[in-house]
Amino acid sequence: MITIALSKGRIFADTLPLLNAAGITPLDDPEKSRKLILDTNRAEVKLVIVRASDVPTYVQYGAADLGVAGKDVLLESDCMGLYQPLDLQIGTCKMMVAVREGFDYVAVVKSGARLNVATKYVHIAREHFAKKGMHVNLIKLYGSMELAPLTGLADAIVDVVSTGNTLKANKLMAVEEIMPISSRLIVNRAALKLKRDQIQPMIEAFERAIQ
Ligand code: PRT
Ligand code: MG
Repeated sequence: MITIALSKGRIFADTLPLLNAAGITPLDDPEKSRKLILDTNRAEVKLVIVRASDVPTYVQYGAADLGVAGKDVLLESDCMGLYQPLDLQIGTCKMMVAVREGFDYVAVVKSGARLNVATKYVHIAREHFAKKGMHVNLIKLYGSMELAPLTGLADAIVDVVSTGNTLKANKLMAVEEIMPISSRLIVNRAALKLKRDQIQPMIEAFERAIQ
């Protein structure tokens, strides 16, 4: 049995063509079904549907053999020693610093004033501002970061941006790119050893499908 952990939404949608290339077709649509374990056309391959941020945990503990997770999620997770053989080049976006339109970020950085930064990505944010030698108060949020500068909760946010439409709709602007983000294939190391005959061909099929 091979179990693959995926999250609903963009990761599932973008992973489908890669699964198909490896000869795997889910028999249910997670957007419509309430099932959390999906059968596929291959009796020995199952998909488990979990929260995006829970994917590394399932793979680390071996509850799933493989998974697909954003680099943002992997950098924030405490999971150690996950094998990451492939950048799947899906779910691409950028980790950005954003502020209210008209907020003079450059001047604040220059002045050395302490900045209040709201984010779900505290590890990434802490490392970014430390590298710049900036003093920040990090405020942990679990969603809708865009609201923080509008309500006065924070001066800036650190969030992923793809089209930029959400920032624009909320009169925010990106002022700094922290890093490009894409989703990675992650593999449980013990599973790779024990089930190499099944897992290695899947990795190779994904790799061919990316190119
Ligand atoms: O939703 P949930 O809390 O369960 O988890 P999640 O938000 O982490 O999951 P999901 O499925 O929304 O995202 C999964 C992965 O997709 C993330 O870990 C990223 O690696 C990647 N990804 C790519 C994105 C985006 N693009 C993206 N645009 N994740 C989130 N967004 C958000 C963005 O923060 C903004 O608020 O989508 C909103 C719209 O973005 P714009 O710029 O297109 O307007
Ligand atoms: Mg989301």
